[in-house]
Amino acid sequence: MNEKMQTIYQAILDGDQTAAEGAIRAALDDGFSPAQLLGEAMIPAMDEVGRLFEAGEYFVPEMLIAARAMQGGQAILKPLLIKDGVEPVGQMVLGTVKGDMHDVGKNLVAIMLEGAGFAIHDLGVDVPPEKFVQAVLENQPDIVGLSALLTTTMTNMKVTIDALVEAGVRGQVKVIVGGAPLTEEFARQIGADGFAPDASRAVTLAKSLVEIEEAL
Ligand code: B1M
Repeated sequence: MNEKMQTIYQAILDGDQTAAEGAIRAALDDGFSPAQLLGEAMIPAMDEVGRLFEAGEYFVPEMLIAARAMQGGQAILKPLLIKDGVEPVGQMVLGTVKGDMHDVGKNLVAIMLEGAGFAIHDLGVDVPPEKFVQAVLENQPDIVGLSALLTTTMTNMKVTIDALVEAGVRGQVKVIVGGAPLTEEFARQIGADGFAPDASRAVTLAKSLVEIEEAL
């Protein structure tokens, strides 16, 4: 890893938001792209935080401050990844499912989708199924995006899809799911229309679903 990337990586690992933001600005000034910073330093740092947590070397407070440093950095990159004044290619209601407080990945998915021209209604974290239903009724989106990072909460994706069925709105929307513990097979089993393992593939998937919809 080059020196600039290493500085960002270490600042996020240390949960030092000020240092992370400074290093990210400096790297951008030096011509590094937002995608490079995310892929080569910021996301790997969060992976290492997870590894240290599993190894018993980091605890919840360390995970939390690392996430804050990461989000400080994401806020700097956001305007660079989003084009202004573009006609929305589609609308998405997005949220982290009930019981789950993880939002770094979900926010990255939101930024990348906005960058690709989607209008995002972000419901936040710990979103109960009925709130997804209400948001679908209010916003009439093309897609509902569900995020989950815990094996204990990914089951709430099925509960959410079932709630959309029960409310009679499942046929109006495509449902895409993502999050570290998920697989393509799990997505199929719970009746989702698609699974994306990362934010850039969430964009490809969302675009393809909207295009299919338009072709029908
Ligand atoms: Co938590 N946590 N955490 N945590 N945390 C994990 C997920 C864990 C894997 C750590 C570990 O043990 N290695 C583990 C889960 C184990 C499991 O279930 N298998 C874990 C645990 C156990 C917990 C607690 C239970 C800890 C405790 O209290 N004892 C607790 C649960 C709280 C709750 O949610 N109810 C907890 C709490 C927290 C914090 C609050 C401290 C903090 C989150 C802060 C925040 O998000 N604002 C936190 C963090 C930071 C992590 C790790 C270290 C990092 C997550 C992250 O930000 N990754 C994580 C370890 C890890 O993932 N390596 C861990 C970076 C992000 C860019 O990636 O979120 O995977 P990710 O998103 C990716 C893809 O998954 C995908 O695209 C994103 C971008 O490429 N994606 C989608 C995500 N959503 C998508 C939606 C889509 C498409 C793609 O379509 C809609």
